Amino acid sequence: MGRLVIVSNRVPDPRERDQPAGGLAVALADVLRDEASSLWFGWSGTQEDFEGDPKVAIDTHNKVTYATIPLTPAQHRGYYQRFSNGILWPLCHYRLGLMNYTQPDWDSYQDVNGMFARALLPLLKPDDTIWVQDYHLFPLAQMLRNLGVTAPVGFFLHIPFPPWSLFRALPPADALLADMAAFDLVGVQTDEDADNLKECLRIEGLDGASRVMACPIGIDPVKFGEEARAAWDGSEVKRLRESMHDEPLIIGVDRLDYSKGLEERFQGYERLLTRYPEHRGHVTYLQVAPVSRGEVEEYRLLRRQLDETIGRINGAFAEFDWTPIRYLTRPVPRQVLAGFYRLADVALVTPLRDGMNLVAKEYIAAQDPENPGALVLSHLAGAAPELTEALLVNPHDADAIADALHQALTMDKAARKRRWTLLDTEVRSTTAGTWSRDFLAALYKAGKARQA
Ligand code: ADQ
Repeated sequence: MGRLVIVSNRVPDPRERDQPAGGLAVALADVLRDEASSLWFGWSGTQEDFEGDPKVAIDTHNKVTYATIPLTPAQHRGYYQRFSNGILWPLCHYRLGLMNYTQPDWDSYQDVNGMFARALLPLLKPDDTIWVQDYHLFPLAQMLRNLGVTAPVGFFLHIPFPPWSLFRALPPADALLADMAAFDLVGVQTDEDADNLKECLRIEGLDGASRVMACPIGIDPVKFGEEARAAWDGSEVKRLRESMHDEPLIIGVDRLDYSKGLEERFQGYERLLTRYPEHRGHVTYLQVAPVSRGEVEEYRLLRRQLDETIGRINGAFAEFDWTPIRYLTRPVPRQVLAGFYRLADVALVTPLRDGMNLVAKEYIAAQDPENPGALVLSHLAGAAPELTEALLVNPHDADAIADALHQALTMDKAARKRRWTLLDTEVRSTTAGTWSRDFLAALYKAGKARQA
C-alpha cells in the first residue's frame, strides 16, 4: 500500500504538549505513529479572512506531514458550528429537538467540503489511500471524484448513525446519503449503526454503491496501561490519593456535551446518596468535563444547568469535611488522567448515545489487575455490545444508576477481578491498531474492486 492520507475536520498541532480532549484525535495519533509515511490534512483550528481558496500550511513531525488550512469566521459558523455541530451532531445522537436546520448552513457545509477537496488535490500522489474522518466531511469523496481523483477513498463515522425514521428529518438527507455512497467503504462503530445506514441506503436505492462495515474503534491498551502505572507515583495522583483518606472514588471523564448524559448521571448519583445513605460522608465523585464547543448555544446552556445541579447536590449533602462531587471543567493531561483512572474504584460512563466511548476502554486498560475497579456503563454507548461484563445501565434511569453504583461500590474483589479480566480481554482484542488495520485492508480491497 502507498501513502496513507487522513482527512479530518481538525488537525491537532503536533507540537502542542497537551493534545485536545477528543476521541478522534487520540485514536488517530495512535494509528499514525505506526505508519511508514502519511499525510494528515484538515483545518488548522484558526480563523482568518481570505479571498478564494486559502493557503495550505505544511509541517512535518515524527514522519507525519501535517497540511492545514484556516477557515473564515463565516465558514467556521456555517460549516462547523451550525451544520456539523448544531445539525448533524444532534441528529446522529437521536436528538431531533436540538437540530436547527437552515439552508445557508447546508450551503456553507458543501462549500467548505469543496474547498477541502480543492486544497487537498495538489498534495495527492498516485498510489495514496485516502481515509476521511467523521460527519464534517460526508461530501468529500464525491467532491474529490468530481476533481478526477481515482484513489481509494474511505470514510469512518465516529458517532452513531440513526435509523431512517430519524435521518429523513434532515432536509438534505437524500443528498448526504448519495454523498456517502461515493466512498469505496464506509466504516461505522457498531452493527446497529451499520444496519441503520444500510437501511437508509437501501431506501434511497443506493445499496450496492458502497460497502458498509462495522469496525469498532479502540485504544492502545498496552501503552495506556503503562501510562497509568507510570502516573501512579506522580504528584497529582499522590495528591488525589491522599485527599481520599482511603475512601472510595468514582470517576467520570467526558467532554462537556449533552450526549454524555451528565445531568442524568448527577441525578443518579444524587439518588445513590438518598437511597443508600451509608455512602454519605464516604464516597467522592470526581467529574472531569473539559468545556467543548463553548460557542454553540446548547453547550452554554448545558454548562449553566450542570453548575446548578452540582451546586444543588453539594449544597444539600455536603458536610463541613466532605464534598460529594468534585467538578473540573478544564482538561487534565492524559498521563495524569490514566493515573486517576487507576486510583478510581468505579468509573461512571453513562452517555445517552455515544458512537463508541473510549473513556470506558481507557478505564479498563488503566486498572491494577490485582485490585481492579468496576465499570458502570450505559447500554446506549457503542462500547456496550463489546463490554458486556460492565454493569450496564439505562442512562435515563436514575434508580438504575444508583443501584449499579451501589453494586460497584460493594462488589467483592473476586467479582471485580472476574469481570475485569473479561473486559480487559475485550479491550485488548479491539484496539486502535486492529481498527485501522481492519478498515484499511477492507478499503484497499474495495478500491481495487472498483478500479477493476
Ligand atoms: P468523544 O465524544 O470525544 O469522541 P470519547 O470516545 O470518550 O468521546 O473520547 C474522549 C477522549 O478524550 C478520550 O480519549 C479521553 O481520555 C479524552 N478526554 C476526555 N476528557 C478529557 C480531559 N478532561 N482531559 C484529557 N483528555 C480527556 C468521539 C465519539 C466517541 C468515539 C470517539 C472515537 O463521540 O463515541 O468513541 O470519537 O471514535
